[in-house]
Amino acid sequence: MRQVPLFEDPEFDEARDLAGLAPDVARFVRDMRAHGGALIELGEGAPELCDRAVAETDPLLTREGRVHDAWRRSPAVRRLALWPKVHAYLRAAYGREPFAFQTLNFRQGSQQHAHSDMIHFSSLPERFMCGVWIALEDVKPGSGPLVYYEGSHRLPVATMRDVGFNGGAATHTDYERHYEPRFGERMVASGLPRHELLIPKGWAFVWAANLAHGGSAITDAGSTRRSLVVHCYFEDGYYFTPMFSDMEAGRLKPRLPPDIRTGWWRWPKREGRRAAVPWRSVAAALWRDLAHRPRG
Ligand SMILES: O=C(O)CCC(=O)C(=O)O
Repeated sequence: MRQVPLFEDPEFDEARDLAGLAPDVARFVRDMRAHGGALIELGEGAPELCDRAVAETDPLLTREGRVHDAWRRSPAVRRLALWPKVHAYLRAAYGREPFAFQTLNFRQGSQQHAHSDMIHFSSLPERFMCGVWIALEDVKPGSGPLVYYEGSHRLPVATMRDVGFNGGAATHTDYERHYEPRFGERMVASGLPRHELLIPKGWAFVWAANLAHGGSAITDAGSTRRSLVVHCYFEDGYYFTPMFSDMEAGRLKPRLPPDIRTGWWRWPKREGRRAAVPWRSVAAALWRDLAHRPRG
């Protein structure tokens, strides 16, 4: 089983590793390697499904205009999260079987600070994680498009200690106080190209685990930017939350991510064996997956 995603492998050999792949899949793997992110046109049936996802999630949105894990209540969101073409591309680029574990719907731009998902969700082996950002409507300038820094997946991974937090498990306030400003400074200092993602409804953008991304400022007040983010892990990894871990001391906070296909957790593994997970986390995941069975 691969220990490094194919497109991030230092031994990557285009002629050897992309031989036999369909041209669009090979293009996707090449873009992931070069830029840390790549586009996919979801294809037939997707724009209509995006409309259904909007209709099904509108009543669920919070006052802030977002909903977490709507896949449990919206069959359209669940179908988008499991879109076969996306999973086929991910399988080719990573060399392991992907599974979707979380969704986030937004009505308008999130204006989130730039970050790498490797502070929120990580895995062992490293980097077997990605985000799939799906436009549920055409993204217009001024609506706070997703922003990403091309090539930033190759920068060193930033831990909480790297950004000046030296205690044990951090809180969200520590993240805001330390991570967000330091990470923003790193991006400016990197000089890497910053892109705003203006894509049509039914297209997706995949970001690598360490690609810096966030939400740009909304300059057209009242505009919508309906979107769905699907976070994916890959089979047989050890899944954990770096922000709540002490990475340098080797104390990792494990996760039991649900597999959106089945609605039940995937147990984290280390060297092929089930890893230890605190019973409180197991009880919480059991309750989560029993009490919120997916609909449709
Ligand atoms: O959609 C956005 O504006 C940002 C989403 C994001 O940063 C994330 O889900 O990690």
